[in-house]
Parts: sequence; structure tokens; C-alpha cells
Amino acid sequence: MKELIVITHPKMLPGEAGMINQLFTHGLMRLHVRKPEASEAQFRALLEGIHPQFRGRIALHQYHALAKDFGITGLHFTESNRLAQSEETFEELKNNGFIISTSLHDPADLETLSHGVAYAFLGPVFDSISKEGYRSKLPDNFRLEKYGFPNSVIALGGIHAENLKSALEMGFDGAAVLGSIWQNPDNAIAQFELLKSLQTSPSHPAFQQTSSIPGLKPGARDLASDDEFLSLQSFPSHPAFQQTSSIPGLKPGARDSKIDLNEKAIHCPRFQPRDPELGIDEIAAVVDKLHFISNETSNMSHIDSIRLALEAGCRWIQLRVKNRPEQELLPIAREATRLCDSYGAKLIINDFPRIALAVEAYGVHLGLADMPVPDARALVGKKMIIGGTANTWEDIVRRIDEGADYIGLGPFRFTATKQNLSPILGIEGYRQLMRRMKAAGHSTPIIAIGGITADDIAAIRATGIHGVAMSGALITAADPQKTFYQIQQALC
Ligand code: TZP
Ligand code: MG
Repeated sequence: MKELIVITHPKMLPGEAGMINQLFTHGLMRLHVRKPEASEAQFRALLEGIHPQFRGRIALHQYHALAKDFGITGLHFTESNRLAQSEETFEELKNNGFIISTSLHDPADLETLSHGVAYAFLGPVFDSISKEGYRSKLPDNFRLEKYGFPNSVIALGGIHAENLKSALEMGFDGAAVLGSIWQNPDNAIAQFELLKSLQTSPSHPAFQQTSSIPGLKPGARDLASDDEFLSLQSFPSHPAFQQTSSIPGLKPGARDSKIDLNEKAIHCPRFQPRDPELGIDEIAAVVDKLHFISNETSNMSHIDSIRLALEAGCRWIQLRVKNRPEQELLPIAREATRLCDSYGAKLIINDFPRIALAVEAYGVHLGLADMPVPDARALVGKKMIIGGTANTWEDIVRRIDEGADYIGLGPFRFTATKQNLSPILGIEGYRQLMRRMKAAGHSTPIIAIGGITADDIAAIRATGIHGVAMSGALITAADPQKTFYQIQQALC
């Protein structure tokens, strides 16, 4: 029996309760609510937004005293908080119907861990890329020894689609994920579906309707009015514990090179395709604000560059292969598809609508000299996103008339990434074009491109553009994760 547990993003996210409800609807059986900096009012507001029918699947990292108001039975104790409690406290809580969980960092501590603890997080299992110093202390060939602890031990730390299987093979009873779900909240559901599907892959015992964690049987604790919760009246109140750092950062951990993506056909829980009924404003809502454009250098293939961008956090990837015949592109596009699927990222194929169709890409991007957008639309159908390049006002109008879903407008400045560069627009060029867009009442999302770095984004965004596309700035970044976060901040 393998459990898949989701831990909330440490910060309050817009629309978070709705996303959490959706995760539950998609089959999430355990959610750990952990908001180290949240006030009690914020914490309470989040819990209020979670549908009562799901509250029985929650564990609280803080504000334990709120449990009784919300019919919550899961109480999590950080390592230090656990050590501050007596064995009797855990026994009493357990006897009162609570499900106790805790975190530990050394497997040997399982030997003395109270059996009143229903499950323990052990980690970090993998290195966190984003959180410096948060490195796994477990050896490469780690096999979990439970030292007689009879309950579940859950892997935590740097777990994502590509290394989940490795974590489970170490002997853990399940995995807890944070970064892989929340790194891109728009894709939280797709990521969860993906992780769930990987966990139920045939090589593992199926993650069935029942669960080895007490209280996790679907529906068993779903009703706030469930008799079991009456016992909450006698729950001794606990101080609100402000946990600070036992959870890894927001990035997937180091990729596990042992995982062969070819091994299984990962069928991506595909994103909602472009809905032909949507207006352009609604389409704008699904176009990411950061597009990564693949490139190859003497020591980096397109796939390497895509992996770098995915690991940095990008979830909108354009495969842009130049100077190669279409048939050579197909295997690269297939590999890019598998890789993007494993990160829950959207893949856009540059130049080749047929390839986009063959790999069921999320979209296709067309240059001014490529297949016209209406012809591509006829080929790929209405459900694929089509982006078009523009350099001038006339190009923009043409793209809008053709029905492009977004426009890549550039170049912002000189870049060696693209040959035969169109005239450079600079910040003033964007300002003028965006003013004309506004005056003409056009709202097709505009993506700025060409030599853009993190430092440019604030000024470019101020012109009213929707987002930016980048290649070199991420590929050559000393710390792509850091750069990605700087970009994300600037794009907010
Ligand atoms: N179109 C205009 S510039 C460009 C494309 C595809 C390349 C963008 O790459 P970089 O490295 O961010 O300049
Ligand atoms: Mg082209």
C-alpha cells in the first residue's frame, strides 16, 4: 500500500482552497496543511474554504487547537515538537481518535518512536536543488529499515515525477510531495494525477481504495458530523506550533538518473486542451507568463536544455530545433513530450505542425515565414494552442486576424540565439506597439522575446505585455533555479 500525501505550499496562494478541493476531488487522501508564517486567521480562512466533506483527510502542522472546529483528526508534530511531548500525550490523542504524524531525519530514530504515531515523514530523501544545504544524508543505495516501527514511514524531500519510483523502491510506505505540486499551482492537479498514476504503475502495489494509514479509507472520515468527531470535545488544546524548516524547498530535487523515461508509457493527464469556445481573454489565462525556448550548444542538446528549464521550474516549453529536417525532429519531440509530461509541463513545437500533431503537443508556434496560422489550424484542429511570431504592428494585426492564440513579439534586443533577426524593438518599440494594441482594443497575449534577462522583465512588463520567452538567460544562468525565481517574481 503506497500513500501519496500532499503538503501545502508554505505561503498562502490565491485560490488555494479551491485547488485543494480539486485535489481531493481527484482522489487525494491526505493533505498536510503547513503555513509557517500564517496567522491563525489566515489558517482558519483556508480551512473554511476546504469543503467539510474533505476535512477529515487533513493533518495540521500548526494551530492544532483548530482541529475540533473543523472536524480535523490529523495532527502533525515536527521533530522538535514531538520530542517536547510525552508518550502519554500521543497515546491520549490516539485514544481520542486523532491520527498523529511526525517528521524525522534519522531512520534510527524509528526504533524509539512512539507507536502512537500513525505515520512518520523521513527525509530529505533527495537533495533539494532550491534549498541550499538541504541535502539528503541517505546513501545512494538506501533501503529503509524500520527498526520495528509498525506503522507507515513516508518519504519526504525533493520527490517528483522522475524519482518517485526510486523513493518507493527504497521501501517507503508512500511519499509526501510539496514542490512538485505547488511549483506551478496552475498545474497542481495535473501533477497530482501524474504522481498518482506513477504510484499505481504496475511495478508497484496498486494504491487502492483502502489505505494503511488509519482513517484514510475514502469516505470514512469525510463527514464533519461523523460520530467519531464527537470525541473531539475532550481534545486537550495544544499550542500552535510554528514549524520552520523540516520541509524541503519548492523545487524538485536532483533528478534521479536511474529512471528511464522510456521505461513506461507515461500517459500525461493532459491539460485541458484549448477550448474552441473560449474567448481570447480566457485563452490568455492559460498562456504561461514564462516560455522557455530550447536551444543546443556544443555541450548541451535540446533535451538537456529542456531538462534544465524544467528543473528550474518552467512549465511552458517550446522545442525550437533549427536546420534539421522534419523527420529528425520526431524522436526529439517524442523525448521532449515524455520529459515535459513527467513534469506536468506544456510543450509547444516550433515550426512543425505535423510533429506537434504526432506527439499531441499542447501547441505549435509559427514564424512569419512558416505555415500560415489558418492552414496550421486546419491541420492541428481547434484544440491546440497556436502561437505566431510578430515584429511589426502589421504582423500583430495579421496574427490577430489569423486567429493566433498568442503572439511572440520581438526581438527585444540582439541575441545570438536566433539567426536572421528582425529589427530590434527595444523597450520603446514594445511601449508603442502595446499602446496601439490597447487603442485598438486587442487583448491577444503578447510574449516578448529576444535577449531578455531577469533584469529586463519589470520594464517590459510595464508596457502591458503578457509574458516573456527566454532561452539564453536560463541556459547560461549560474543558478537556473534562482534565475527562474527572480523571473517569476518579476512576472507577478
Ligand atoms: N525569436 C526572436 S529572438 C528568439 C526567437 C526565437 C530567441 C530567443 O532566445 P534568447 O536566448 O532568449 O535571446
Ligand atoms: Mg519558424
